[in-house]
Amino acid sequence: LRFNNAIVRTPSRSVTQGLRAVDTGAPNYETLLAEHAAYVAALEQAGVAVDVLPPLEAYPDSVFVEDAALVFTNAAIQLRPGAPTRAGEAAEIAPTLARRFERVLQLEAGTAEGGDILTTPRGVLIGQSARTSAEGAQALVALLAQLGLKGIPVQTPPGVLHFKSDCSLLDDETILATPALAASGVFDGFRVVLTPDGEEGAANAIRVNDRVFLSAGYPRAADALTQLGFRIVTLQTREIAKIDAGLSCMSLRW
Ligand code: CIR
Repeated sequence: LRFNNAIVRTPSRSVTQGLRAVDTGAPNYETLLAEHAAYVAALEQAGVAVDVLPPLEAYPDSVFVEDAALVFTNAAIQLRPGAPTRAGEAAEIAPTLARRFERVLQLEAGTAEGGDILTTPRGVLIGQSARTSAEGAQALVALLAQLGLKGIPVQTPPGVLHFKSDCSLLDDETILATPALAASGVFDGFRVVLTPDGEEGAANAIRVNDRVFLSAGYPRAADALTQLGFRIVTLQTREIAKIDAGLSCMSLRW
């Protein structure tokens, strides 16, 4: 929850062809760039030093750096994105990981995307999904063990792109989650704050130092979190939402 550093990647023009489960129209490139710039500024305002990588036209979804790697304070794991058009993003982020981390491990079996991985003080939850295979989750558990961390394979709900589409860590013991995900029991032992009815999209929030970044357009979720004492920063995600993305996926933080 204390982050000094982040890696982001400027959206390429090809981002308008990013993957999406349901096509509600292509995102507008200029507006999406503005959303990204506001996100970077918000990270910086929260005290994070942001390393901005150049756009990759060959990879429309490469702005979502979270999916290609998993980072900790002294180590990183290069992942294997499960979407075929995204597999090459792992090799693209590798030189940056080598530059920034003392130790870099590589996932060598199955597939796993960072959007399915929630690091908590109780362990690293790995949601198996259409993007993260059982084999990938198992291989990741072994790599995490090398780092002294406990990996816990769980299930991303059917029809949900990534585990973290439906949840986020608000503090050491509190999770923000959709009722559907919370009902699966994966957060037993945590305090769980549920997203209000119709505001499930708020679940993909991120805690950054003393504040919580929340997507704009979820006023009841924002009120509820404010009542609980969280300092909320709302960020526009209308364009990136058109390609199934939210706030966590646009950075690697440590
Ligand atoms: C994809 O389908 O891979 C992208 N269009 C969206 C990825 C969002 N990533 C994330 O939430 N971690």
